[in-house]
Amino acid sequence: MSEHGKTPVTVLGLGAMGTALVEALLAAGHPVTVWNRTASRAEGVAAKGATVATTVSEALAANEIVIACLLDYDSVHEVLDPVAAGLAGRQLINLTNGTPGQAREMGAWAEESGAEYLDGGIMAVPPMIGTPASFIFYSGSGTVLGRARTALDTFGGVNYLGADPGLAPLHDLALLSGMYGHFIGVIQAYALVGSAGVKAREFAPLLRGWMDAMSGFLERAAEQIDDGDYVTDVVSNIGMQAAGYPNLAKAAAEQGVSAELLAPLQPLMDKRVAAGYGAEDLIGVIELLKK
Ligand code: FVH
Repeated sequence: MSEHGKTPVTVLGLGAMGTALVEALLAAGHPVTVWNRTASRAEGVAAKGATVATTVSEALAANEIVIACLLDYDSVHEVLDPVAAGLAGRQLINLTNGTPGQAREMGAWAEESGAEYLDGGIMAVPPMIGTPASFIFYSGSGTVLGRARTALDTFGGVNYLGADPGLAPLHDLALLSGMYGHFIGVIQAYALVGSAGVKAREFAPLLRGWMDAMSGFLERAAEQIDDGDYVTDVVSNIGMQAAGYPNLAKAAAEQGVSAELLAPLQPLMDKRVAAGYGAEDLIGVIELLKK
């Protein structure tokens, strides 16, 4: 912590997200040193008060707290491996998107290099950083979180999940899985009505209302999964759904639209029905995903 109660931070990576993080830190008065592979991308934040390091080693030497926000874990290793000695005594906070396994490997590697490690999964797009809508999953060293807390608070909400560095990316990717499933349905719906000349804008209110209503199943599904009980006393069992689902693909084919985004669910539903669970809920498909 500097004398003014601000936390000096180094940020590696000035892509769209790294730049948003730096701007949030600078706006809150934290001294920031930046490094980016393409030096010209530092000009904007330099004009706002960031100190620009010309080498990664210089950036590591500048501050104990080092945030990495690069494209992927390979690029983090590419940047840090050659200067690993400079990580000794540092607190490395990696906000790069990756898998739980990659985070655990990075955490062990950072510790071997003498650094404490905190992983993070950013649940925001760059313009959301610093707004109430933004939050970040963290896992790994709680000590690092404590030391960097005033700086990290500038990005948005803090959701700490525990000492295992893999937990932040696990939760991040689980939410992204939900998001992409949502996108798949939305893209398919627009493509289908679009094939009949219905404008997406015209259809949007109907789709919004339907998606909002359907999201109400989330908590009920969670109860079923936690209880391992997919027996349903409601009207939409998987036997009925497996029989009706082919119509989505048939209608798409009739309309000249690909149904490839929807295809993977059908064989899973059929398997579940064939295994004797036709009277149960669709959510029981989760049992087939467990390997
Ligand atoms: N932008 C978003 O909406 C999402 C929101 C959620 C979190 N993600 C993740 O954040 C990481 C960074 O994303 P980004 O948006 O900043 O990505 P880019 O604008 O593409 O910038 C990439 C930066 O990484 C540098 N870089 C790439 N490869 C290397 C390398 N081999 N060595 C050194 N640096 C590298 C790149 O440098 P340059 O191209 O400017 O020289 C940028 O600084 C990411 O994990 C998202 O999944 C963002």
